[in-house]
Amino acid sequence: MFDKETYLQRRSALKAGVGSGVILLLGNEESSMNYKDNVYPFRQDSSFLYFVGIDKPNVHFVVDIDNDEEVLFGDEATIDEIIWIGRPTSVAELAANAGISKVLPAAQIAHYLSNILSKQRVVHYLPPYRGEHYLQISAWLNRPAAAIATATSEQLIRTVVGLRSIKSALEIREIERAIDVTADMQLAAMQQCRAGQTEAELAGKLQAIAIAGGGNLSFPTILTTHGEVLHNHYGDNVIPSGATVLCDCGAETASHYGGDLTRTFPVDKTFTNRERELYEIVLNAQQSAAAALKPGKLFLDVHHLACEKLTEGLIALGIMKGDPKEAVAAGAHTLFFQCGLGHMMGLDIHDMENLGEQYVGYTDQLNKSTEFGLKSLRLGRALEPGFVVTVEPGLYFIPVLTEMWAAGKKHDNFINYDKALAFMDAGGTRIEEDFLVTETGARLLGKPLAITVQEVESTRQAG
Ligand SMILES: [Mn+2]
Repeated sequence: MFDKETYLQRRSALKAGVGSGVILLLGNEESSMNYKDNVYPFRQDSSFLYFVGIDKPNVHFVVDIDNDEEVLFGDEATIDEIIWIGRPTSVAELAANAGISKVLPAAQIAHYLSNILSKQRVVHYLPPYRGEHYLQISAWLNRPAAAIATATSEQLIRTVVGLRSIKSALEIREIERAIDVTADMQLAAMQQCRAGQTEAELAGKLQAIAIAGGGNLSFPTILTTHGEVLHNHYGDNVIPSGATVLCDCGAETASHYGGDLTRTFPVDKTFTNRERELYEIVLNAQQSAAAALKPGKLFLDVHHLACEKLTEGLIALGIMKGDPKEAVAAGAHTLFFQCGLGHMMGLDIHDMENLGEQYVGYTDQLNKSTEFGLKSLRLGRALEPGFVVTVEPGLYFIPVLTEMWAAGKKHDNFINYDKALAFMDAGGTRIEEDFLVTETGARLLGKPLAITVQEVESTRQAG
């Protein structure tokens, strides 16, 4: 937890932003895997963490803005719980640490909220993403579960997004800690990868580093020699010689801020000529995009810049042809770069994605596109100082997609299909780093990690 002042300030900004009514912030509960007491690792809701800071299950928070009352609902541990899981910090003490003076038993929240509803007052809540929360909101607000999603508070969403988008110095420090642990994971992957290992063996070593760092993974690790499958989670595949490994992984700190880095490296310690050419194209796109980050710049334009750089490289290889800008405007490059350039990052790796990508990454004047490629761009809006964003271009050779487009001669004025089809065993190459938007540009977050061809190869050879 940060100090009490941090939470008091955040909540006073929250109340000012929402204006009036009652705010309901739900904390998460334990979630069972296969029987009740065998639970997934507990992860608190990120907005709850941001405004309340209490990292424990089964507590909820209500703010009555008009009557200036804040209440934490939660129960002290029972004797049975103390026997099995030890004596936790009391709910009253946790509330005091967060600057909340009133604590009521969890069971009283239903009555508290029904009293508010009986006075025809508004209860603001965020979009739920867990079944339990649908049921709780449904019961407490006397509303059918099917109507919960459409009755979320736009005013609350906009206020939370506005506050959480701008990272404070305290938050940046936590994010950099997470990225430093993530860099250690990446270094271990580059140093310890061996042909003949399974992907899971290597991925397990990375998770050990994340846990030793005080937290855990910030998202399930993507570690694969089939990087063309964009979110290909590790498995029992044996890492072969003569391939590249795409490793996209992250740690989160004990305070749950996360890091997210990607490297692509050769299993055989040196890139083949073709692997190196593809890597240099992606690196050029990544560095050009990073250099373009600054306040006021549309991330959509940075995305397009990266797409043009990728296209220029593919033209040089003979896979694409024509004018790079025209090819990108037509969407021809999306055969090789099907996704977005990056996303906001903070307490969530895709920060605040549960609040709605339109609210987080776009504006009333700039709608998220539904076109292939752009529909996966989570961030398009103008950058502001304090934003933390990832920059992660890639090239992905997806046989089924290429064959489909080739059969339809799609964009064949920009794509040399004969040449493209010869790259169907080239897999995927991605390079990702995390940046803080500053007053004048952007700052790379976290400690340095091998990124040039030479640095990656010498890291592999030192392993
Ligand atoms: Mn990412």
